[in-house]
Amino acid sequence: MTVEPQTIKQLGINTVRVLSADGVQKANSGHPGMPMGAAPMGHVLWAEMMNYNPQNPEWANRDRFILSAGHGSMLQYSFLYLTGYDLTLDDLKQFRQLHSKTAGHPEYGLLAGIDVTTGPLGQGFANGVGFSIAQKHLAARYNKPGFDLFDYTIYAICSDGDMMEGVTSEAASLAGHLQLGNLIYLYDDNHISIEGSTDLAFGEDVAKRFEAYNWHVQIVADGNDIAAIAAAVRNAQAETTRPSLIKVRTHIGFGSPNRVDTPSVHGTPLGDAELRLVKGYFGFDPNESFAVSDEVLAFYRAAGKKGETTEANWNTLFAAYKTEYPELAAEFLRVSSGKLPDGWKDTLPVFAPNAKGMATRKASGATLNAIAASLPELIGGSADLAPSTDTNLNAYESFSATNRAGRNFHFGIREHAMGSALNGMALTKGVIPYGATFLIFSEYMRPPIRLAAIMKIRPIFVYTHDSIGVGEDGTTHQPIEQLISLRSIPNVTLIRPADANETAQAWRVALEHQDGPVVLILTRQNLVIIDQEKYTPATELEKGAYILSDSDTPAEVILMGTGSEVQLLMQAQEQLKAESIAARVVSMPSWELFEKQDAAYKEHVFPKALKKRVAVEMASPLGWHKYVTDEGTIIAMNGYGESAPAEQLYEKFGFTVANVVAQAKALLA
Ligand SMILES: Cc1ncc(C[n+]2csc(CCOP(=O)(O)OP(=O)(O)O)c2C)c(N)n1
Repeated sequence: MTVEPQTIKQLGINTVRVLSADGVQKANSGHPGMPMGAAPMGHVLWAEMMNYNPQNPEWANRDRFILSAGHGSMLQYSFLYLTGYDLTLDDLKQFRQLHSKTAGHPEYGLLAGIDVTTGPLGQGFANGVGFSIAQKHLAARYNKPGFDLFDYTIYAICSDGDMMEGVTSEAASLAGHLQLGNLIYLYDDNHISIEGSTDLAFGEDVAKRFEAYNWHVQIVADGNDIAAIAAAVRNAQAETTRPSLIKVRTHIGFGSPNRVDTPSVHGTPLGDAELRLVKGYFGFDPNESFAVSDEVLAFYRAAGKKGETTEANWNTLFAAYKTEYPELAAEFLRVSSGKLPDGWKDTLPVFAPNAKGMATRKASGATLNAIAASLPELIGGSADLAPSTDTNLNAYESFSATNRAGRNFHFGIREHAMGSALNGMALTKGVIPYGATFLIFSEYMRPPIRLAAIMKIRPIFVYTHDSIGVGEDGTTHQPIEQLISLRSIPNVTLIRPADANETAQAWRVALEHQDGPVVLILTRQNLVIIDQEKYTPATELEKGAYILSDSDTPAEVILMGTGSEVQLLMQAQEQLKAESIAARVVSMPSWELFEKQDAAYKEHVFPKALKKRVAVEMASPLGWHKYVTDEGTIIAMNGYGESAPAEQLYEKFGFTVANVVAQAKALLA
């Protein structure tokens, strides 16, 4: 190992290495090895390549940075501090402590300058594909000759772990196919992961693999050669059709005489003795911690300062654009603020009562197509199921390598990458993305759902074919535990509308919702369209649960349910009435929205004194106990379904009017 002469750049890089190791040491937890090896890549990006303004971390045309190897967070924190973001040396000393901005892994929203929360390997890689898609789409929508408003690049640093994760393969395949030339990913190729050498489990030629994905691939043999890294990044910038991967051979824990190139430096503090050796190796005072020389700080602050001018120039460009294209400028300002246009709600469809009914997936499709023109920010697609999920915007084209203005996205059969890409899109102000598949395949995209929830961002996940009602496709396609499993994710709002009008209202609520993802759960089979004049209007869906139909005399029993089961409740209410039993029907499309209501409203819907309650949902019974109380009954699925016509399954598992009536009567007996 040789170190270049202590030029200011080299001193800066070594400062980041030592700061990172100091931060981990002080926290007595964290990952020192990755930042020590990858600091030169970080330097090239923050000091030489990226456009960003620490004074305005949200500047719309900034380059995006993703630390896909989120465990190397001290690398990002060090550069954010040095370049002048709202972060102090004390914040670095508070790494991983309660209430600090410097969490174990970078967290969006906690610290300005973090474009996305990372940590679960592979996610950042795939989020970048969504960032890239959104950039291309915004550029197609708003750029005009002489006005390249959106020409930013998406940079990421990825690790061996990122390269091994499956979602990376999905996302890389999609990115290559879509020719996302605005992606520049640096691969921290250090040959070490937690259990030892990557040879243990990882042998393919990553460069060839990415070439096969239609990526532009370069190799930098020496990860300390900043000129070579910079040259590769410049080549990547010049390559505008293929996404770029730069495979940089680095050494984990570089500078640690006893632990370089070993897994022990991946996720364990160096220890005082070894840290002193590291400082000595780089010519730092072993007795000093968190040392940042004035020259180094001045050097990186100057790099950060350049962004003020770059942004000011962009603001001038935007001001001229406003004069030239006032409507587009106003539209961009609106969509990027997250505000929906006045009057858009008037475009929501109202469905006439109809006993034959309509599947809620169909109602969703009708709603999407009715509102699409008034909401240019609404874009989305599916994982090869658009004809089944009914999510195509029929008046619009498809997004592709040659048509970036298209609003329909074909993610291919890549649910996981679709979810991660939706997160990257949702993090780009100016678009509201949705993505669809069958509810059962939400299982393939839980990691991004959870991350969207942590970040409180709002992609809309559309899941159809929501129960044993799918019938003949059988157990593998019949969701059982998915509803409760999605409801268990904090910050997720799940809505399972009962008919076409509730579906239109579910879209309204989803689009107005600001903090966290909304999951729409829709049927394949037709559902009766409830009369909006005769019963409580579907606009009440926003309260999560509402009395859809009350009894004429004080209710003796409450029948509650979601989605397709509500029509059973309505018929059961009629039959009970014929037997002089007063039943109240509560449509409960969203537990989460209901929990946000005040105590008086909750008491109004579910009076404490009225404990005879029946809940019906064709899914796991888990969680319904809270609403039925211990005096109630739950009609639900206690195991898997079966391959058979749906009507036979309803009969077999008790989802019939007769059974609802029988259970209600049993409670009252
Ligand atoms: C999806 C996921 N699985 C497992 C982990 C736990 N983990 C953190 S880092 C890591 C692998 C470390 O290897 P590498 O990616 O090469 O990072 P480096 O050793 O270079 O720091 C693992 C398995 C994770 N963060 N995400």
